[in-house]
Amino acid sequence: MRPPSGAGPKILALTGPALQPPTSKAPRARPPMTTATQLQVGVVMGSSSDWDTMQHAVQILQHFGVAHEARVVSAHRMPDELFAYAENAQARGLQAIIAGAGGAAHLPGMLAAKTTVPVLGVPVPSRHLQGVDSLHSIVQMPKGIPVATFAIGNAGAANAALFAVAMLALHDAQLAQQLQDFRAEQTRAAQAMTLPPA
Ligand code: RP5
Repeated sequence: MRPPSGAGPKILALTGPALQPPTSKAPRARPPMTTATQLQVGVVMGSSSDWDTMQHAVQILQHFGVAHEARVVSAHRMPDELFAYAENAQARGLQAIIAGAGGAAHLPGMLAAKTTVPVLGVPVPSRHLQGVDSLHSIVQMPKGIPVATFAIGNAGAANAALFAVAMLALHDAQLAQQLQDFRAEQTRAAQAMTLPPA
């Protein structure tokens, strides 16, 4: 199965082993939007092995009904496709690109080098350095070409998507209300927390 995807002209084919769709049971606040002009956020990753982490970004976008696509675009194995994705991002209507990668993790930075669409980088946990290498690779962009960098792993992927939602909500009152509701639910959950006896 392919990952959830906003429709629209696909300039790249999904590659590698099939990505599994998220299993979130969270109700959709709005139906997913699917036309080409409505595509809002791109989620890209360096390998299908990043999906366990990056699906947490897709789950958030699904929850908020943000039109999105998810693809493998490997920086070092698909450099031409990487450049094409970045160069076409603005024309395709993308307002943010969430890019996850592990190890040397040059994917977010190279995307940012080729587009002014905001790139939100997610350090994916790596086999040998647990994602600290990914984090340093993404966060230490030289001055002039920014990549907004999030936490290593699942929390970073989810927060990158929430950040993209917040950006879109600046110009979308309904989405802004959904985000307020999402925050309020977290507050209620924390307030309901109890502790076991010492
Ligand atoms: C990076 O190398 C990917 O982002 C992934 O995190 C890592 C390992 O890739 P695979 O060898 O699992 O394809 O490019």
